[in-house]
Amino acid sequence: MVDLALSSEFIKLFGAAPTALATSPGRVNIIGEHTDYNDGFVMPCALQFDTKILCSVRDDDLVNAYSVQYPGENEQFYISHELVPGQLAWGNYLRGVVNELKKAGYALKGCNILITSDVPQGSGLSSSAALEVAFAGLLNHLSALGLSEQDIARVGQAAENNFIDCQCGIMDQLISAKAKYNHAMMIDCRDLTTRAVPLPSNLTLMVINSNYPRKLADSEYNQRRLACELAAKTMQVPKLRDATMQMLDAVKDKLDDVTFRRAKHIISENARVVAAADALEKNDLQNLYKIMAEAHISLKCDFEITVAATDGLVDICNNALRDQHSDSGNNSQPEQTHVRGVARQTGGGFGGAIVCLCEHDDVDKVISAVDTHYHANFSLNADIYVCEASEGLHVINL
Ligand code: GAF
Repeated sequence: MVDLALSSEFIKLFGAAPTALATSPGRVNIIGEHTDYNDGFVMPCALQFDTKILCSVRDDDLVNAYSVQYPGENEQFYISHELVPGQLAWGNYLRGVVNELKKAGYALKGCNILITSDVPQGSGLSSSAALEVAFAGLLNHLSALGLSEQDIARVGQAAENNFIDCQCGIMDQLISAKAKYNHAMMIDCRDLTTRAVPLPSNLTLMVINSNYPRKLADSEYNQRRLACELAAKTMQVPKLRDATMQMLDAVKDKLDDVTFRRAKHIISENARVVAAADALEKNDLQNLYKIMAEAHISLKCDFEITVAATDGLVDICNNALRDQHSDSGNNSQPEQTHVRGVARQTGGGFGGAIVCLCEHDDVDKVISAVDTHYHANFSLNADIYVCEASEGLHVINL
């Protein structure tokens, strides 16, 4: 559905009505962090926040682009010219996508575009992948390139790797291209096969943005990737997907402690994703919560991509979701802890957002705990979103 105000803005900018609309969502990852570029497993779902691009085809090969979020800025480049990074950060995602399609030999039509997005930026919820996938999907549509969802995701990832210099994996682009309403998607990042896992109707999906500034995120991210590659090379396997804990233990003397722990996270996280997908499918929520809690500890202690603010948010939510009750009449039994949900860091880390799963009745409890404790302890305000798992890329003629 096209917003009237957005359509009017397009007409004001380009003098004629838009002829097509591409929509592509941001994502939250339920489990499987940094496993994608190790050819491992991930289980994200798409959010209701998305990037929309309105467009009309041009007679020449100019891409003429505006963004509602960056008023006064105009990105322009000719498809046939050599493409180098320009002044506008958002424009470089467009250039990167065109550059990859050109390298692959596709002939592209020029277009007028107007972008708008409500994906929170800089919070690890994949606003950049949403833009790449929406634009690649749009060009695929306008020039009838015949690309599959996987192809579109790969173009977006390559744009980011080659043009933006973030050595990201495929998770964000693939879920943005392929997500299914009300489902998480387990992705095998080696062969890109997917398994849609329905989210139980009694479960609420929340995303809580720490608003901690993600300053060094790209360079730290690329360092994690190098450490994983070093560990794989030392074990003589193509990727950490192919390694086991026994293999890692066998080369412990050849690895520094940091590289060892990076690899330990990836190997254990892959197993957790597989177990979490099964638990979710069986609606075995206690098991799912336990696995997700372990995943956060692994990110905190071994992969070291959390910060005090996101660890703090996770603790606040987990404490709010813990029920303590004694085994009545038997004082020799230890106190039992029943968990009513779980929170953990989501996405690339170094700030950003946490994901929290709980039952509907506990949402208010989590919101009130964050309101009471987060700003008081970290001098930051969190943004809390109650989410629904949404659809992936859509392109329509108007
Ligand atoms: C970022 C990257 F873009 C993904 O490819 C993935 O590695 C994620 O961090 C961590 O799981 O979002």
